[in-house]
Amino acid sequence: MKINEINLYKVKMRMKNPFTTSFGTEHDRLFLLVEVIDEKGQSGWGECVTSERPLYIEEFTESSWLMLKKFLIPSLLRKDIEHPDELQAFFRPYKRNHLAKSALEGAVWDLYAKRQGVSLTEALGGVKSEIDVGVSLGIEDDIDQLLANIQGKVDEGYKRIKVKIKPGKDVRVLEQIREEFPDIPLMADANSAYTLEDVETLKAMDPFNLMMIEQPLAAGDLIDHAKLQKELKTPICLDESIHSYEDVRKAIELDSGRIINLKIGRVGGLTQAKKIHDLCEQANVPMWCGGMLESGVGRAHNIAITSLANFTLPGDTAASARYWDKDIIEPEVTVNQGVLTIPDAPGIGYEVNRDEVKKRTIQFENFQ
Ligand code: OSB
Ligand code: MG
Repeated sequence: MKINEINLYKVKMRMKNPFTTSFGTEHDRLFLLVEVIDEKGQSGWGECVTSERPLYIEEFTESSWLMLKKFLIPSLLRKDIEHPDELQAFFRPYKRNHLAKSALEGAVWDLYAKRQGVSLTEALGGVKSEIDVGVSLGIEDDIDQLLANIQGKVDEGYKRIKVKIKPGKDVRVLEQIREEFPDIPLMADANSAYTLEDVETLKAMDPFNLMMIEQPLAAGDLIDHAKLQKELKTPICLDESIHSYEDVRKAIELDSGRIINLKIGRVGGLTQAKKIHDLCEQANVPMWCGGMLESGVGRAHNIAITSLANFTLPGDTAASARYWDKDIIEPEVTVNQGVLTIPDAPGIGYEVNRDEVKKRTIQFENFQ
């Protein structure tokens, strides 16, 4: 397939509710969409899951725009490629910037699958037709608000509730949740808000029977997480520490955590994601697909990768309606009693709603 043309859209979407983590509050998503177009005029779509500010990761929407424009798009434009795996070689000279690389690579995967006449799920080697879904809930000032949010998602049937925690909003909050919901599958995500000095606070979470505690310590760290895991009964799940296959290999070797949250963007795309999946499967390490408050385009990619066999735990690919009044794909993503049916139409399996994209686009550039 020949990549003749690439469109870059900077999109702003207001979320239904603000989302608060230990690193801050987001009201709007400001992210990029990448559209690659082949010699037949057919399109593939990818999402760059950055935010306006580099709080979760060092990339941010403006930096990814520049990375794509100056380096990644020129490396791909007018190239004739057989398979999306080949993009790794084009991108290798440029360090990191995984969210930007993943957006372009994801668009090429969508196009590749469409050209083969298969779903992205099938192109990736997925085996499931349905996936279990959990939901991630932000920090609230008011505990009653958080309990009400949890009740709402439990009633909708989500298979696992994740709550965000930070110092001062942790042990007591979890205790109050467990008083109200003694048996729900529950986990906590700290987004790197603690250090080894907080080991007593983290140990105090063991009695709450959490499925896991996600990324308690610094982004990138593997050694201190290994020390902490020795002290905790609760399994540690790594998010911000995992950027590559090599990171996962080392985390398993060091026992830095026992569960992997895979985000396609964070590891630089679907080709790496598949390799990491296979490694975890061999090593018997359970995994699940994390979210970045994606629009339908990124969500569709997450759904496709979750169809692989070793995504055994419910992921963060909640329904479109959990985030948006109106999503930019058709049909929107729906979840029924915590179960999502994977689409089988070619490519990402959802149509991009160009009118909705246009309404929300604040910057556009065409490359050919
Ligand atoms: O740590 O998993 C995270 C959202 C933005 C950045 C980081 C994270 C999250 C979430 C929400 O937890 C996941 C989602 O619902 O998309
Ligand atoms: Mg996380």
